[in-house]
Amino acid sequence: MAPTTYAIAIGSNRYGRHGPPARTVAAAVAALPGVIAVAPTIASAPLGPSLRRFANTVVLVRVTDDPPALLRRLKAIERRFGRRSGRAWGARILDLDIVLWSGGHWQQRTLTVPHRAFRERRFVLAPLAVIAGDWRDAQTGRRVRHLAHLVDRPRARP
Ligand code: A4P
Ligand code: MG
Repeated sequence: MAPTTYAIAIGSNRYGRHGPPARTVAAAVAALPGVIAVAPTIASAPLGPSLRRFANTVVLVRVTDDPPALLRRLKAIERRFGRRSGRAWGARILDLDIVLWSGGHWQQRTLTVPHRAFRERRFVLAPLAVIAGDWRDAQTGRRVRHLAHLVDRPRARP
């Protein structure tokens, strides 16, 4: 496949072999293929049942993988970092999610792109807006910058 660009969200809220979450995130950036842009890493309050704070960032990668091939690579990196599959939304050493793809939509049972929840997640949109504010969400047609603005002002939403 010709190279395409993906936005990948990175999250960690547990100590792993690389150290605390922010170090894990930095090591994950270094482990990813084809990285062309890296957003600042932020600390964020946990969404869901986990109590520990997260380190989050977003990167852009340019690769020849189609979405399922890239997801397989991301899962392999998660495993290498010591993630065990367990309770969804639980504390995790490393979570890698495909947020956006320059190819637009991808839909199958185990993979939905754009990511189904990223429009509600400040910890994804704030870093993403720094490196890809003009990127249009294939679902809503809105630019990332606009989505980031909306998530900061939830009451202004229609
Ligand atoms: N899957 C479907 N679409 C995608 C996609 N676009 N990218 C499937 C990646 N995976 C996708 O994910 C479960 C399955 O979703 C995958 O096997 C894949 O087939 P997972 O990573 O194995 O499990 P998970 O992470 O526990 O579930 P999920 O739904 O990815 O959790 P979330 O929604 O990512 O939530 N709070 C803060 N502050 N920061 C965070 O980073 N993260 C979560 C995890 C909760 N709270 C958080 C954060
Ligand atoms: Mg995930």
